[in-house]
Amino acid sequence: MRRGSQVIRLVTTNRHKFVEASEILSHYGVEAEWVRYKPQEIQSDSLLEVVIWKGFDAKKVVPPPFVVEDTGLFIDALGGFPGVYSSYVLSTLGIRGVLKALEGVEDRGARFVSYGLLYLGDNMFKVFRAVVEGRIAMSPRGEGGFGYDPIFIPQGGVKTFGEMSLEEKSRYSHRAGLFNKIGRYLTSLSTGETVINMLVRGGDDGEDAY
Ligand code: ITT
Repeated sequence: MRRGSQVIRLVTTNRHKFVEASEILSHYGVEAEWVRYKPQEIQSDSLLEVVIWKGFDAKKVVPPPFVVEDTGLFIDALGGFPGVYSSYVLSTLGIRGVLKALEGVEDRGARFVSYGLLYLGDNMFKVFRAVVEGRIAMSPRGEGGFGYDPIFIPQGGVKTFGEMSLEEKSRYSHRAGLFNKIGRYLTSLSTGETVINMLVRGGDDGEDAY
């Protein structure tokens, strides 16, 4: 794929999500265009269902190709909470509330899970998934990033996402993982590799599928 040869619309109200995703896509010669639209979100305990319905709603108003994304922070000691309620919890309890719920708790294990739905037009959808394992810090640290970044420490690191530059966060993050998969997939479409895989194996190899 030639640099700048393809434009993908990123449908999100969150500027940080757009900046992180567009930086990753640029490595694949894909230019991202920000569409500030909030697709309707259904009530569901599944991020996958949420992202699929976000995609269906966006399809009514946003021309393809586009990506919608849905992310949740799943904390082991809270039974996976806030998970699909991450947005609501952040705007009500905030990260201080989450830390309070974990007071005295030793098991700090947590993960960010992201789903992205790519719509290419003609009812061609593809869903991608990425996860970053990590733990919840004892107190908020760092001015960078957004959302839960000041309290999330990715596995293998000591800093929170909030203490990292964008490039550093992207070495670990769920979003970088997701958009690397999407970038590779778009490249494979443009080189014909996906079509060849389907012909040789009788199907998509599924590596990038959720
Ligand atoms: P859109 O739905 O418009 O894309 P949003 O901010 O509501 O934007 P999500 O539903 O995917 O996006 O995110 C759920 C919550 O998780 C929300 O409060 C985000 O701030 C937070 N979040 C998502 N990605 C994050 C990240 O990389 N670091 C920290 N917090 C994140």
